[in-house]
Amino acid sequence: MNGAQTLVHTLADSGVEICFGNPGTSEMHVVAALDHEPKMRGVLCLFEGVVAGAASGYARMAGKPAATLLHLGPGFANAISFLHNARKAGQPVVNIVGDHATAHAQYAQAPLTSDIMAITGSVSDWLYQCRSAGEVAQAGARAVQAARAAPGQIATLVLPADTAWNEAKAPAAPLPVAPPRKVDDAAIARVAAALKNGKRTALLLRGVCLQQAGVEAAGRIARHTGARLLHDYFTPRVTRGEGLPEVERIPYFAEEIVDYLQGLEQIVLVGSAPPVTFFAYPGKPSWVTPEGCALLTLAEPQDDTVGALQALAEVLGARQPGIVVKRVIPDLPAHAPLNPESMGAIIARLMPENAILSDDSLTAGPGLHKSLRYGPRHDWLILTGGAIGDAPPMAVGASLACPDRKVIAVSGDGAAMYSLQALWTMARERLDVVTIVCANRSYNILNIELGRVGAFNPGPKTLAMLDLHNPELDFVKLAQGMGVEASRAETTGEFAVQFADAMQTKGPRLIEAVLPN
Ligand SMILES: Cc1ncc(C[n+]2csc(CCOP(=O)(O)OP(=O)(O)O)c2C)c(N)n1
Ligand SMILES: [Mg+2]
Repeated sequence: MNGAQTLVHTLADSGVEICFGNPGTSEMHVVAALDHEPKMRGVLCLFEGVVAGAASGYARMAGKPAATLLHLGPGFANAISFLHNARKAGQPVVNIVGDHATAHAQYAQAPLTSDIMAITGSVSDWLYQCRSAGEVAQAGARAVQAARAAPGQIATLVLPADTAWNEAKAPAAPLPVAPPRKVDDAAIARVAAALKNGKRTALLLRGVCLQQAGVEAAGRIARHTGARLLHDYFTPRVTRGEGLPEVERIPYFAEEIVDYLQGLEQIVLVGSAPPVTFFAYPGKPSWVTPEGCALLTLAEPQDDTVGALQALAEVLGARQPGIVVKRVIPDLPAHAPLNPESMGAIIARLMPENAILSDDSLTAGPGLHKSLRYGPRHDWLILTGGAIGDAPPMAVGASLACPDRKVIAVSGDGAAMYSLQALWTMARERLDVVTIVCANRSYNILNIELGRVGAFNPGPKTLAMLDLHNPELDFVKLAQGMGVEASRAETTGEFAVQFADAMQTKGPRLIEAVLPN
């Protein structure tokens, strides 16, 4: 066995069953090793951003890491923005990055020689460069262990080509993964006491506790104490809709957040940090916890947030189920040009139970979220690190993690252009994903932000930098060129017919939803 083979077997034995990759010469032995390990699936992505976004979406739905296979420093650099998003989401990812063979790395003039440790280090929680084939397997096991440390980490293994091709002994045994830290009784008792002090309280939830068990426990607490339940605007995954207690989404803009949180006297952090605004604006606050509002911590991100909520409910004697969402099926909107509200209503009316929504919808988002509040049960994956374009790649990973569930990716038209190559992987892997591109022919949010940051009286050069009209992107042709069936909807009627059809048939599909800007 060579080093690459010991690595692939080790990853598979450690529960890593899928490898999203975009390989080059230095990764050829790892690619060749895939054929020797039946437990490992290889998925080719045509840009490294798609690789990273797919790994992030996979982790959010599978609850465990995928591997990525990336080509030296420059290949990894192409993946950085969506690895950044995955890291902000606290997701596990195991990156395998090929590098020049040890003896070749001394030649700075070789085109792909780079400061690989600096490039990879910028978004890795764990980083190791192999020095010999004999240590590759053990390093692979350690990478998986590191990635799976709660809540989830980015682990990167740099693999010089000779450490992959040289002889090695055997795969390494999987290493134990520490369960998330249990919150101690004192912390639970402290929060339980605070919840009885009569102050206006909210619980701010993030991480695994936003899935069913956590949301149900939080719902019991809310019903018993009157506390509000909140999550950040950008949160990795929320299970919500019919039959579950509602967790409110904190708004996006600074002044909206201030209004929204006004009157709160204490916020209990459950796997979350205190809320701050996305950007700073002249004369507006970044720190949005109301003045005088106390911050209490029930659980840190690396803690067992679900267990902590369940224990808190128990201590409070909160046994009655929370108030749950009853489904409201919106009427089909009257025939008119499509807008974000009518698009949201049609999606909420027609999407199936248990769908997965991969969301980077930017200014089309509020219309969508309003309708889906009372929608069927679904998992909602949101862009987390602010690096746009993650919705189609995350949909790839989510669909591979949950092949029996319909995946709906909703993306801005600007955002979609960062990672459109994801469509090709959807076509090749026959993924059951419908991608909706919100084609408002604009970087709409930036037109809004322009005034908000105080850059008034924009001229034609400024406005042209935020406009996508000239030329207009034809997403139908772009999708068809990558093997994905596609159509354009300009009216509510057209969108309803196309979306209904996409819900009834399996396989990749794209709808260009023409929206006003
Ligand atoms: C990687 C990255 N590059 C650039 C930006 C800056 N940015 C934020 S929003 C945006 C435009 C979004 O346009 P679109 O996806 O069409 O959504 P819309 O605002 O029109 O709803 C850009 C370029 C970013 N957030 N991330
Ligand atoms: Mg747009």
